[in-house]
Amino acid sequence: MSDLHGRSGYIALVGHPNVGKSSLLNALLGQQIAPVTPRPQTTRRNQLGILTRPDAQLVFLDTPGIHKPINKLGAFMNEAAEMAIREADIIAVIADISQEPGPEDLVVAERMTALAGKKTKILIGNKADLIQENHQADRQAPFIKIYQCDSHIIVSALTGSNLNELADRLISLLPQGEFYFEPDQLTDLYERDISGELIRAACLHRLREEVPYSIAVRVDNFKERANGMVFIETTLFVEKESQKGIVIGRGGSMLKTIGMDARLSIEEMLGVKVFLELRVKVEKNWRNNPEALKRFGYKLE
Ligand SMILES: Nc1nc2c(ncn2[C@@H]2O[C@H](COP(=O)(O)OP(=O)(O)O)[C@@H](O)[C@H]2O)c(=O)[nH]1
Ligand SMILES: [Mg+2]
Repeated sequence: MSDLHGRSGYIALVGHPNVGKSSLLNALLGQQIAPVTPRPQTTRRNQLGILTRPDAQLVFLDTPGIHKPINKLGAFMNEAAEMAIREADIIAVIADISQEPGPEDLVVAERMTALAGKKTKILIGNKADLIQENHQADRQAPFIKIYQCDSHIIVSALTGSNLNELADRLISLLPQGEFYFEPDQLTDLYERDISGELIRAACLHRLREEVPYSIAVRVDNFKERANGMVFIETTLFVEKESQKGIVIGRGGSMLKTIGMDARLSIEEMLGVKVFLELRVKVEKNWRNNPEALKRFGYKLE
């Protein structure tokens, strides 16, 4: 809690998978705190991203994409997104305007309207960089209709275009009040948790089909050494013996590649050298096991 005040409040970033919610959060904060990959369902749980200006504090809630769940993990992810909508002051619906709206937009719109009640809704048309400027408004129009938002804006999380305007607009929509967090706090996750998420993102980049989705990352040890180097020990849990073989790869080559990618992104985040150790274990069918889901941190607060 802080004695600073101005406009402040919670903004839920919602939408279907892969529209760029986490990219937008990272771009607004100017730092990668949320994992981004080209694959859907990269984000599994809600994460705060806090943007503090002298006159305002915007607390973003990055959420998993709302989708049709095929297991208990998927159901948890939808519940997390729905909880964010219920808790937020403003609902920001992100749409990928380089794509036509599809049936999944109708699903998200319906859920959102039911949960959001009378809260302010803003439609953020993302990926503007993929469309010629004179066509952008036309591409956004059908989304505005489906989501029935009070306000709308077009941005690109990739190039950063219009993000300052977006922040200004959101601030103007927030209520007056005390800041919720200290001005220098960026997120509610610790570096240890973010490291785990960056390892999972590396798995999503390197592994195909169902395999990376079957992975849960547990950080067993996160220690800073006297020389400033950080030592991280982690276990990757998969659902089947066959997946374990794939993740390890021939002669350990896949695990080595994943470890290298993850180490580089963790080093970039921490700004220090990292020693990363990865181990693989089987936890049968964990995505449908409520007890395992809780143990891996997939639980509503
Ligand atoms: N061209 C373009 N790609 C983007 C933009 N924002 C996100 N992406 C890409 O879209 C994919 C999904 O992004 P992500 O942030 O993980 O989406 P989320 O699932 O909604 O959180 C990634 O490959 C991003 O690099 C954008 O403004 N322009
Ligand atoms: Mg995401």
